Amino acid sequence: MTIKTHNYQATHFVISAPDIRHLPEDTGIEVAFAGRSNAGKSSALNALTQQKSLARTSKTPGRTQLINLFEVTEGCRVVDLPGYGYAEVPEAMKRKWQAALGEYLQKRDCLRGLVVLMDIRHPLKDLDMQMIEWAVAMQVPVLALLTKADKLASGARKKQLMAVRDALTDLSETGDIQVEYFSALKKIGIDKLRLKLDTWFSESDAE
Ligand SMILES: Nc1nc2c(ncn2[C@@H]2O[C@H](COP(=O)(O)OP(=O)(O)OP(=O)(O)O)[C@@H](O)[C@H]2O)c(=O)[nH]1
Ligand SMILES: [Mg+2]
Repeated sequence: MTIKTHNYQATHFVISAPDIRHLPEDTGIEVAFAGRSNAGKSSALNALTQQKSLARTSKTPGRTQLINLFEVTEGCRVVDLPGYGYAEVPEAMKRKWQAALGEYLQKRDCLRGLVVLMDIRHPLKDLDMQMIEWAVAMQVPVLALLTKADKLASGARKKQLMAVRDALTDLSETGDIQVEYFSALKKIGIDKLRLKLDTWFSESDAE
Protein backbone atom coordinates (compact mmCIF):
# COMPACT_ATOMS: atom_id res chain seq x y z
CA MET A 1 0.00 0.00 0.00
CA THR A 2 1.30 3.43 -0.84
CA ILE A 3 0.52 6.15 1.66
CA LYS A 4 -0.57 9.37 0.10
CA THR A 5 0.32 12.58 1.95
CA HIS A 6 -2.53 14.97 2.38
CA ASN A 7 -2.35 18.72 2.69
CA TYR A 8 -4.18 19.26 5.98
CA GLN A 9 -3.72 23.00 5.72
CA ALA A 10 -6.27 22.98 2.92
CA THR A 11 -8.96 21.60 5.24
CA HIS A 12 -12.17 23.57 5.18
CA PHE A 13 -15.41 23.61 7.12
CA VAL A 14 -18.39 21.83 5.55
CA ILE A 15 -21.26 21.68 8.02
CA SER A 16 -22.36 21.60 11.66
CA ALA A 17 -25.06 19.02 12.09
CA PRO A 18 -27.29 18.23 15.09
CA ASP A 19 -27.52 14.58 13.99
CA ILE A 20 -26.40 12.28 11.19
CA ARG A 21 -29.44 12.88 9.03
CA HIS A 22 -28.08 16.37 8.37
CA LEU A 23 -24.65 15.15 7.25
CA PRO A 24 -23.58 14.86 3.61
CA GLU A 25 -23.80 11.51 1.84
CA ASP A 26 -22.23 8.58 3.68
CA THR A 27 -19.47 7.97 1.10
CA GLY A 28 -15.73 8.52 1.03
CA ILE A 29 -13.73 8.31 4.25
CA GLU A 30 -14.24 9.93 7.61
CA VAL A 31 -11.96 10.05 10.63
CA ALA A 32 -13.60 11.23 13.84
CA PHE A 33 -12.11 13.00 16.85
CA ALA A 34 -13.79 11.93 20.08
CA GLY A 35 -13.11 12.56 23.74
CA ARG A 36 -14.37 14.06 26.92
CA SER A 37 -15.34 17.69 26.95
CA ASN A 38 -12.27 19.88 27.24
CA ALA A 39 -9.89 17.06 26.23
CA GLY A 40 -8.54 19.16 23.38
CA LYS A 41 -10.32 17.80 20.29
CA SER A 42 -10.89 21.14 18.60
CA SER A 43 -7.37 22.32 19.47
CA ALA A 44 -5.90 19.14 17.96
CA LEU A 45 -7.83 19.74 14.72
CA ASN A 46 -6.55 23.29 14.56
CA ALA A 47 -2.97 22.13 15.18
CA LEU A 48 -3.32 19.44 12.53
CA THR A 49 -4.58 21.88 9.93
CA GLN A 50 -2.37 24.78 11.07
CA GLN A 51 -5.42 26.97 11.29
CA LYS A 52 -6.10 29.07 14.36
CA SER A 53 -9.83 28.80 14.46
CA LEU A 54 -11.04 26.15 12.05
CA ALA A 55 -12.63 24.28 14.97
CA ARG A 56 -13.88 26.38 17.85
CA THR A 57 -12.05 25.93 21.13
CA SER A 58 -13.19 27.09 24.51
CA LYS A 59 -12.35 27.17 28.17
CA THR A 60 -15.96 26.22 28.82
CA PRO A 61 -16.38 22.47 28.48
CA GLY A 62 -19.18 21.33 26.23
CA ARG A 63 -18.57 23.94 23.59
CA THR A 64 -18.75 21.61 20.62
CA GLN A 65 -22.31 20.34 20.76
CA LEU A 66 -22.78 19.59 17.12
CA ILE A 67 -21.13 17.17 14.73
CA ASN A 68 -18.69 19.46 12.93
CA LEU A 69 -17.50 18.18 9.61
CA PHE A 70 -14.45 19.34 7.68
CA GLU A 71 -13.11 18.28 4.31
CA VAL A 72 -9.37 17.72 3.84
CA THR A 73 -9.69 16.87 0.19
CA GLU A 74 -12.51 15.44 -1.88
CA GLY A 75 -13.79 12.29 -0.19
CA CYS A 76 -11.53 12.66 2.88
CA ARG A 77 -13.14 14.26 5.91
CA VAL A 78 -12.38 14.82 9.57
CA VAL A 79 -15.10 15.17 12.17
CA ASP A 80 -15.08 17.05 15.47
CA LEU A 81 -17.56 15.13 17.63
CA PRO A 82 -19.42 16.52 20.62
CA GLY A 83 -17.48 16.00 23.86
CA TYR A 84 -18.86 13.51 26.34
CA GLY A 85 -18.85 13.21 30.09
CA TYR A 86 -19.30 16.80 31.11
CA ALA A 87 -21.49 16.90 34.19
CA GLU A 88 -22.42 20.56 34.40
CA VAL A 89 -24.86 20.72 31.51
CA PRO A 90 -28.62 20.34 31.65
CA GLU A 91 -29.63 16.68 31.47
CA ALA A 92 -31.86 17.08 28.41
CA MET A 93 -29.12 18.79 26.45
CA LYS A 94 -26.61 16.13 27.46
CA ARG A 95 -28.90 13.34 26.33
CA LYS A 96 -29.46 15.01 23.00
CA TRP A 97 -25.82 15.35 22.08
CA GLN A 98 -24.80 12.00 23.56
CA ALA A 99 -27.48 10.47 21.31
CA ALA A 100 -26.08 12.26 18.26
CA LEU A 101 -22.62 10.94 19.14
CA GLY A 102 -23.77 7.34 19.59
CA GLU A 103 -25.72 7.44 16.37
CA TYR A 104 -22.78 8.79 14.41
CA LEU A 105 -20.45 6.09 15.73
CA GLN A 106 -22.84 3.25 15.08
CA LYS A 107 -24.36 4.21 11.79
CA ARG A 108 -21.83 6.17 9.82
CA ASP A 109 -20.41 3.62 7.37
CA CYS A 110 -17.62 5.82 6.05
CA LEU A 111 -16.00 6.05 9.51
CA ARG A 112 -12.56 4.44 9.09
CA GLY A 113 -10.62 5.65 12.08
CA LEU A 114 -11.23 7.08 15.52
CA VAL A 115 -8.91 9.50 17.31
CA VAL A 116 -9.68 9.31 21.03
CA LEU A 117 -8.29 12.31 22.90
CA MET A 118 -7.70 12.17 26.63
CA ASP A 119 -6.03 14.67 28.94
CA ILE A 120 -2.68 13.06 29.80
CA ARG A 121 -3.33 13.82 33.45
CA HIS A 122 -6.71 12.01 33.52
CA PRO A 123 -6.76 9.27 30.87
CA LEU A 124 -9.00 6.22 30.47
CA LYS A 125 -12.12 7.33 32.26
CA ASP A 126 -15.15 5.02 31.93
CA LEU A 127 -16.53 6.74 28.84
CA ASP A 128 -13.08 6.72 27.17
CA MET A 129 -12.84 2.98 27.76
CA GLN A 130 -16.34 2.49 26.38
CA MET A 131 -15.41 4.45 23.29
CA ILE A 132 -12.25 2.42 22.69
CA GLU A 133 -14.00 -0.88 23.40
CA TRP A 134 -16.74 0.07 21.03
CA ALA A 135 -14.26 0.90 18.26
CA VAL A 136 -12.46 -2.43 18.76
CA ALA A 137 -15.78 -4.27 18.59
CA MET A 138 -16.68 -2.45 15.35
CA GLN A 139 -13.16 -3.06 13.94
CA VAL A 140 -12.48 0.64 13.66
CA PRO A 141 -8.78 1.42 14.31
CA VAL A 142 -7.97 3.80 17.17
CA LEU A 143 -5.32 6.43 17.73
CA ALA A 144 -5.41 7.40 21.40
CA LEU A 145 -3.80 10.79 21.98
CA LEU A 146 -2.76 11.86 25.47
CA THR A 147 -3.33 15.58 25.14
CA LYS A 148 -1.84 18.60 26.90
CA ALA A 149 1.45 16.69 27.26
CA ASP A 150 3.10 20.08 27.81
CA LYS A 151 1.55 20.05 31.29
CA LEU A 152 3.88 17.22 32.37
CA ALA A 153 7.68 17.01 32.57
CA SER A 154 9.18 14.52 30.15
CA GLY A 155 9.67 11.77 32.74
CA ALA A 156 6.07 11.89 33.92
CA ARG A 157 4.88 12.10 30.35
CA LYS A 158 6.68 8.89 29.36
CA LYS A 159 5.48 7.12 32.48
CA GLN A 160 1.89 8.04 31.72
CA LEU A 161 2.26 6.87 28.11
CA MET A 162 3.57 3.50 29.28
CA ALA A 163 0.77 3.17 31.85
CA VAL A 164 -1.91 3.81 29.22
CA ARG A 165 -0.30 1.43 26.71
CA ASP A 166 -0.12 -1.15 29.45
CA ALA A 167 -3.78 -0.72 30.40
CA LEU A 168 -4.78 -1.21 26.75
CA THR A 169 -2.63 -4.30 26.13
CA ASP A 170 -5.53 -6.77 26.28
CA LEU A 171 -7.73 -4.70 23.97
CA SER A 172 -4.79 -4.26 21.58
CA GLU A 173 -4.73 -8.00 21.00
CA THR A 174 -8.06 -7.86 19.20
CA GLY A 175 -8.07 -4.25 18.09
CA ASP A 176 -5.81 -1.86 16.21
CA ILE A 177 -4.82 0.67 18.88
CA GLN A 178 -1.89 3.10 18.93
CA VAL A 179 -1.22 5.39 21.89
CA GLU A 180 0.88 8.58 21.66
CA TYR A 181 1.22 11.77 23.59
CA PHE A 182 0.24 15.06 22.05
CA SER A 183 0.31 18.79 22.61
CA ALA A 184 -1.49 21.28 20.41
CA LEU A 185 0.26 24.04 22.32
CA LYS A 186 3.82 22.77 21.90
CA LYS A 187 3.16 20.95 18.63
CA ILE A 188 4.09 17.54 19.98
CA GLY A 189 2.80 14.43 18.21
CA ILE A 190 1.38 16.22 15.19
CA ASP A 191 3.53 14.24 12.75
CA LYS A 192 2.26 10.98 14.21
CA LEU A 193 -1.33 12.17 13.94
CA ARG A 194 -0.79 13.25 10.34
CA LEU A 195 0.84 9.94 9.39
CA LYS A 196 -2.01 7.98 10.96
CA LEU A 197 -4.64 9.97 9.10
CA ASP A 198 -2.69 9.61 5.84
CA THR A 199 -2.63 5.86 6.44
CA TRP A 200 -6.36 5.62 7.14
CA PHE A 201 -7.25 7.79 4.15
CA SER A 202 -4.96 5.74 1.89
CA GLU A 203 -6.13 2.33 3.13
CA SER A 204 -9.71 3.09 2.35
CA ASP A 205 -8.73 4.54 -1.04
CA ALA A 206 -7.43 1.14 -2.06
CA GLU A 207 -10.71 -0.64 -1.41
N1 LIG B 1 -1.76 23.43 27.86
C1 LIG B 1 -2.51 23.00 26.86
N2 LIG B 1 -3.81 23.33 26.81
C2 LIG B 1 -4.55 22.86 25.79
C3 LIG B 1 -3.99 22.02 24.78
N3 LIG B 1 -4.98 21.70 23.93
C4 LIG B 1 -6.10 22.30 24.37
N4 LIG B 1 -5.85 23.01 25.49
C5 LIG B 1 -6.83 23.84 26.24
O1 LIG B 1 -7.88 23.01 26.73
C6 LIG B 1 -9.14 23.69 26.62
C7 LIG B 1 -10.11 22.85 25.83
O2 LIG B 1 -9.66 22.72 24.49
P1 LIG B 1 -10.67 22.38 23.30
O3 LIG B 1 -9.81 22.09 22.11
O4 LIG B 1 -11.70 23.42 23.17
O5 LIG B 1 -11.33 21.02 23.86
P2 LIG B 1 -12.50 20.14 23.22
O6 LIG B 1 -12.14 18.72 23.47
O7 LIG B 1 -12.73 20.52 21.81
O8 LIG B 1 -13.73 20.54 24.15
P3 LIG B 1 -15.32 20.42 23.84
O9 LIG B 1 -15.55 21.09 22.51
O10 LIG B 1 -15.94 21.12 24.98
O11 LIG B 1 -15.67 18.99 23.81
C8 LIG B 1 -8.84 25.06 26.01
O12 LIG B 1 -8.72 25.99 27.06
C9 LIG B 1 -7.53 24.84 25.31
O13 LIG B 1 -6.76 26.01 25.19
C10 LIG B 1 -2.59 21.71 24.86
O14 LIG B 1 -2.01 21.00 24.04
N5 LIG B 1 -1.91 22.23 25.93
MG1 LIG C 1 -14.41 21.23 20.85
